[in-house]
Amino acid sequence: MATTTKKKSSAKKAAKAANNAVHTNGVRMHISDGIPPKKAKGTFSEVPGKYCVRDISLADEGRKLIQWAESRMPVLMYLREKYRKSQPLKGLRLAGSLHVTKETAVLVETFAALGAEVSWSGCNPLSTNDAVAAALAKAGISIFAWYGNHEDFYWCIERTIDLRPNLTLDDGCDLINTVHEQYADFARKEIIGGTEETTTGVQRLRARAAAGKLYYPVYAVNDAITKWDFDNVYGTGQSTLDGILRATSVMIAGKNFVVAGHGHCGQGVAKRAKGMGANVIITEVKATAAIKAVLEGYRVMPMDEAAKEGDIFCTATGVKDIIRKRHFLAMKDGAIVCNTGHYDAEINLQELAEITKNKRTIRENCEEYTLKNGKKIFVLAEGRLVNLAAAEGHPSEVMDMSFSNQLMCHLKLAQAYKEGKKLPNQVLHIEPEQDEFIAETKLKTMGIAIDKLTKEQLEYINDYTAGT
Ligand code: RBV
Repeated sequence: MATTTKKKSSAKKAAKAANNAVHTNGVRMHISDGIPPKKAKGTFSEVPGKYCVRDISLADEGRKLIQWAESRMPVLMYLREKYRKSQPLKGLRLAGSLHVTKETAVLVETFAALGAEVSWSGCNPLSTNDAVAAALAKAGISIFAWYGNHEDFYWCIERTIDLRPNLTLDDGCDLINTVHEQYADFARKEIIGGTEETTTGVQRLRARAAAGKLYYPVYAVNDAITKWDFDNVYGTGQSTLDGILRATSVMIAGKNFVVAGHGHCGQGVAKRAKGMGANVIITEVKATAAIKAVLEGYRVMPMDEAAKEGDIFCTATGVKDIIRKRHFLAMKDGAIVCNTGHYDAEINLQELAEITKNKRTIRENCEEYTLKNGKKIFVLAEGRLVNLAAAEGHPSEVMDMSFSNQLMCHLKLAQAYKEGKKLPNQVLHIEPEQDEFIAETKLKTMGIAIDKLTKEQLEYINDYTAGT
C-alpha cells in the first residue's frame, strides 16, 4: 500500500518536474503547478501544453483566410521580410491575448518568422475564428482559443503564460492583469515589456501605472496616430455596421440610429450609419465631443430621451451601464441594441433580464427579449463587441497599420533588452517617427504619392519673423 502511494506521489512529482522543466529540447516550462483541467465539455482538438482549439481539421480553411489577409496587409508583410534574416526576436518568448482573427494570425506568424516563440489566446469569448485558430495550431503556434469560450477564458490566458513569456501583447489588459495579479514576482523579474492594443486597455494600464502597480514597461499602441485615427474610426465604423447587418439584415436607411459615445469609435459608427441613410442621434458626457457631433449634423440628447426615439442603439463608450433598465422600459417595440466597446459592461443585461418574461434566439447573434410590458427588444452578440462577435472585426487593410505598430513596438522592446537598456515601468508613447514610417509605407503600398516641402517652404514655416 505504502509503496503504491509513494510510487504515485513520485510519479506525480516527476510529472510536475516535467511541467516545470526549463523550456529547452521542446519541453515546456510551466509556471502553474501542472496543467489544471479546463471546464468546457465537448470535443476539442488538443495537445496539452501546446494547443487547444475547437477543430484542427478546419486548418486548411483558416490558412486560406490568413493568406487573404496577408495579401491586404502589405506594410506588415514588408516588415516581416525586412527582418526575417536578422531574426531580431530570436530567443524571446511572446504571449499574446488578442482576438484570433485572420489579421491577428498574420501578426502572430510575423512574430514567429522573426524568431519569437509565440503563445496566444483570444481576448473576448466571442471573437475567435475557429478556422484561423486551427491553422495557427497546425503551423506550430501554441494557441488556446475557441469561439464561445465563456468558461475557460482565463484558463486559456494562463496556458499562454506557461510559456514564461518575456514579452506580452494585450488587447484589453486581461493578460497583463493576470500576470500582475497572479505572477507578480515573475512579471517583475522576467518580463521585458509589453504592448496594449485598445483604448479601454490603455485606460486600465494608466490606472495601474498611476497606482504604482505596473511592473514592466508597456507601449500604448492604441495611442499611435496610425492606430487610433484609422482603426478606431474607419475600422470600427465599417465592422460595426457589418456586424449589425450580419446579425439582423435590417434596413439602415431611415432608422433612428443612436450611438452612445462620440469618441473615435463612436465617430466611425455614426459616419457609416449616416452614410447608409440613418438619422444619427449621439449621446455624450463630454461637452467637446458633443459639440463635434452637433456640427457633424447629428442630434445630441441624453440617453433618457434617445431611448424613446431609437430604432437601433450602439454603445461605444468604454463605460459601464450606458443602457439600463429605465432605458429598456422606454424603448420602442422592436428596438435593436448592441455594443462595440471592448467590454460587455455597456449594456446592463442583468437589468434587462429582470424585466423580461421570455427570451429566445431569433437568429445567430440576435436574441429576442420579450419584456413583461409586452414589448420586444433584440440584443446582438450578448452585448459583446458586435463587430468581432457577429462579423470579422476590422478589415485587414486597416489592421495592417495597427499591427505594424504592434510589431515595431515589440522590436523596440527586444532591442532595448539586447542593448541592456532598462525602459521605465510606465505606459510608453509611440514615437512620431514610427507613425511617419508606417503612414509613408502604407501610402507607398497604395501607390499614392504626396508632395514634399521645398527648402524655402521649410525655412518659411520655421521663420518666426515672417508676417504679412
Ligand atoms: N481589432 N482587431 C481586429 N480584425 O483583428 N478587429 C478589431 C481584427 C481590435 C482593434 O484594434 C480594437 O482596438 C480592439 O480590437 C478592440 O478590442
